[in-house]
Amino acid sequence: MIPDHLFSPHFPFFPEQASTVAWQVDALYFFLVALTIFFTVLVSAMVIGFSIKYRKEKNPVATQIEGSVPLEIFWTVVPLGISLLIYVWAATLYFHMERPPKESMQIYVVGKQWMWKVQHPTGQREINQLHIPVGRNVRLTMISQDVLHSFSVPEFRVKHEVIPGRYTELWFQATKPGTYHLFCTQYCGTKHSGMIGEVIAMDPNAYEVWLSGGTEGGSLASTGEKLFTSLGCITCHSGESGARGPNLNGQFGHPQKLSDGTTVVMDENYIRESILTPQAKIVAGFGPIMPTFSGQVSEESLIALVAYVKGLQPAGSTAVPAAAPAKQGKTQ
Ligand code: HEC
Ligand SMILES: [Cu+2]
Repeated sequence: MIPDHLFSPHFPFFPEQASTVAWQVDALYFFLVALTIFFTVLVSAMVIGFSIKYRKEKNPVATQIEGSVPLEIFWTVVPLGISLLIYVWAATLYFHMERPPKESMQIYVVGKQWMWKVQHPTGQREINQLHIPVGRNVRLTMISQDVLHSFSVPEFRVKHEVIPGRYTELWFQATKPGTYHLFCTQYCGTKHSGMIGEVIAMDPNAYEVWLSGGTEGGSLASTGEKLFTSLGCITCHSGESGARGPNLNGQFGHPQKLSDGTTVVMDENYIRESILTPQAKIVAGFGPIMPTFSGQVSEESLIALVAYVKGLQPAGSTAVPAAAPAKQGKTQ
């Protein structure tokens, strides 16, 4: 591994490197720039050099060259090798950035014209601000309630589309405490340029202090639990045998058998879809009786419901509910 400080103090014109992937993104970028400069200089030098060397006065008659197999192989294999190197390097980095590590704390983000709304599992809500601890993997589960947006933190070298109708994810680990830019990098309407905010990376101890305040409304899962009752989900999903709907306890992350014989793993997107378009995937052994809640629940309420369903433990299990580990900082 190349140490963090190799590229810091940072190159002028570049944002600070404040996440674990920042130098990796920069390293690839600088490599591409260096490669481009190298070939630009090489080709220009050869064009100029040969124009002088083989100018008319010195070479009145052109020498005909019919071709050269070794040369052809050389200038095919070398660029191929370079291209494959770029491909493997970039793909490895891309997969690393696209797949949140298992040990990540989860925070939910809703984008809308023209602001960012943040919900922490512990219950804090923020607008255009995101408080996070340094040195921990943070996984953002994001959705838009209107048009396409994009969540970008240049100092972390991360950016991901935030789209309506589906959760997308972005993860990072901040390396230095500080306040960093948060931009929407997808033109999303007249006040797009005002869709900005800040990411406040805090020392873990300071973050614990921050987390202990502002939870008057209860944890996100407890908000979800209230909705689960008030929307009547509980009447069908009581968890008892013989209930009208399937038992949701302990199902998160597990495959669900559907009536058409296929299976689907219960993840955040599946829970959301189950609430908005229950008919899309019918659980085996049940009728299509679940009403749609489309238009009745906001994206934020959906997130609370998802967080609640996700944390439901199998009956009789002594495991702590989802909201509790979040306080110790071990939410999945
Ligand atoms: C009228 C009864 C009824 C109500 C009310 C109801 N559901 Fe359902 N739900 C069902 C039935 C039946 C299924 C299985 C058939 C299907 O997939 O549509 C189901 C399926 C689901 C699934 C997928 C379960 C799995 O095992 O894959 C989820 C998640 C879910 N419901 C959540 C909710 C939530 C959240 C609410 C409240 C907003 C709710 N349901 C309200 C009856 C209901
Ligand atoms: Cu936007």
